[in-house]
Amino acid sequence: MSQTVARLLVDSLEAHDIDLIYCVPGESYLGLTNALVDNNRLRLIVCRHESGASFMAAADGRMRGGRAGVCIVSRGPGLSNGMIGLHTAYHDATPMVMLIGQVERRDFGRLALQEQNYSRLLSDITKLVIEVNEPETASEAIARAFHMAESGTPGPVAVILPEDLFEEQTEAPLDRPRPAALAGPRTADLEQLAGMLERAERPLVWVGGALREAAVPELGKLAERWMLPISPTHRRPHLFDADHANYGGYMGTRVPRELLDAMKRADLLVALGERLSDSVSQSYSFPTAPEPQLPLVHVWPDPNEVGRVFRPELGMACDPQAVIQALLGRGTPRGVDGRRAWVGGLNAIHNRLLEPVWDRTEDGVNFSAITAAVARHLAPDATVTSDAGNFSSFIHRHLRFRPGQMFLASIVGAMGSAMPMAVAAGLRRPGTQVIAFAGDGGALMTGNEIATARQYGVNPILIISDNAHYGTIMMHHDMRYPGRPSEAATKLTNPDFSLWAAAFGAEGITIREEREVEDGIARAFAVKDRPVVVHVHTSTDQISAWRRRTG
Ligand SMILES: Cc1ncc(C[n+]2csc(CCOP(=O)(O)OP(=O)(O)O)c2C)c(N)n1
Repeated sequence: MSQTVARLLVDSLEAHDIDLIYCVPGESYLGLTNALVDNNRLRLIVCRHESGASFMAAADGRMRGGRAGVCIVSRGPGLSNGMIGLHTAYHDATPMVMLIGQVERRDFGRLALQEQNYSRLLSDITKLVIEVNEPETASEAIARAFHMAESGTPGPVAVILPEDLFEEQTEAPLDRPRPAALAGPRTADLEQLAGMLERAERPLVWVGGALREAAVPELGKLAERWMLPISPTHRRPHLFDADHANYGGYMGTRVPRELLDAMKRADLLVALGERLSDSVSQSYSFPTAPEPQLPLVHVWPDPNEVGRVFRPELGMACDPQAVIQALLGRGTPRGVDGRRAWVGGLNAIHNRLLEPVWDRTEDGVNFSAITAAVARHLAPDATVTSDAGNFSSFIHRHLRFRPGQMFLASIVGAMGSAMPMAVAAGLRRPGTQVIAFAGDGGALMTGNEIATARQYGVNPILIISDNAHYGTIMMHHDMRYPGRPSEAATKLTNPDFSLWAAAFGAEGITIREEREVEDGIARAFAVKDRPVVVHVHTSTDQISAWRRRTG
């Protein structure tokens, strides 16, 4: 049967279970938009900026349990705006497929309007760039893109579609999705791991983003039966129940000294679905790279990643959930009760660090008061999204994530992720609470996607910590160049974010003092029929949850 390439592409997307596609339209893919008009199962979400669309696709890739999120952007300027989402997905190992328009084939290489060579441009922020130049390979390209995005170390794949391709006729059949090829643990490796875990007196288990949320209940059982402390890593705090007695502390970026010192007494580290990024490894100091200072077991679903930076004692290139299941299948291990005190000690530090206490600040609200108030309103199925910035340290200081809740943010620290990710969460998890946190810097990078939220009936609460600065950078400047204020590089004059919210048809709430926090946050959670923006005038002195500028 002959049909247009555009229709075949749409059918191929549908065959891969795609239901939401984030986009900013462009003349370079009009043929595809035209084919999507006839399809009411693929929902196009039209965004205000390609960075928003790409962050939404990245967030969707984290919420679909290992399946890729999808966005479409126009060539040149469109893709340039959207690169931040590709970069985020690449570093965060998030499956994502981005379709990108391209100039007509006969114009390749002429520097035609908005032309870019994507294979060159995207070579270091995608797993693969697939240029589709023949109608017959269009469907195969989609199947390959999803397979590559979702297999091994997940990541973003770009599919390049020239403008003149869409209307061409093809008789090529639809290329069906390839089955996931997941490796299980090898028997000999499991034996070795079990032995190491039985012998260890002070083991640590860090869990990261290659472990799916579905594995969390089994992880709890493993922690109890094997008497293991479990630490979720940077930006994945929801991967273990913060109230569980085996919670070993959150292994975020810049771990508080007390917890880090305690963890450094460990005699075994098992990184379960955690890549051991710069942030998690505390700038490659724990574990030290390339030679870890303690025996390391690295479990990650891709042999190229295991051993790429660190030399593990044991490397396992397999699905981390399969390791948990295999260990559970071995019955009760011997002699592990002796480390109850070790686990209890880490858990006590974890609970101490999360105590809802803070000092009063004179120059604005201590943001601790905000995150502590939010913690009291969080529903069991809430999604919290975060931008990059120091305000996020307060999230991890006061929110105790429970199973069923979700946290979405960029591990690589891309500002602007919070609002788009909140839109994606509202669409993928309809009817649930969505709370986005951003600084005054990040809020205006992609905050306009609140218009997208309005358009599609998504009602997140965006909480903006306004300390009138790019605060993180001010802190780093203070630390590196004491006595040399960084105002010229970091000061911000901000709008009234409540009025800004109102212009979008959102509810605006302003909090200037700590005594207004309780009521302001309660009012925000009471609104159900539109987005809410809470504008918090935050202390600049309390520059992070753990640090004051005035010492
Ligand atoms: C897209 C992007 N641009 C720049 C940076 C560098 N950067 C990291 S944190 C930060 C400041 C964040 O300021 P704000 O959003 O106001 O939050 P705060 O740190 O004040 O809490 C900057 C500029 C980044 N991480 N991402």
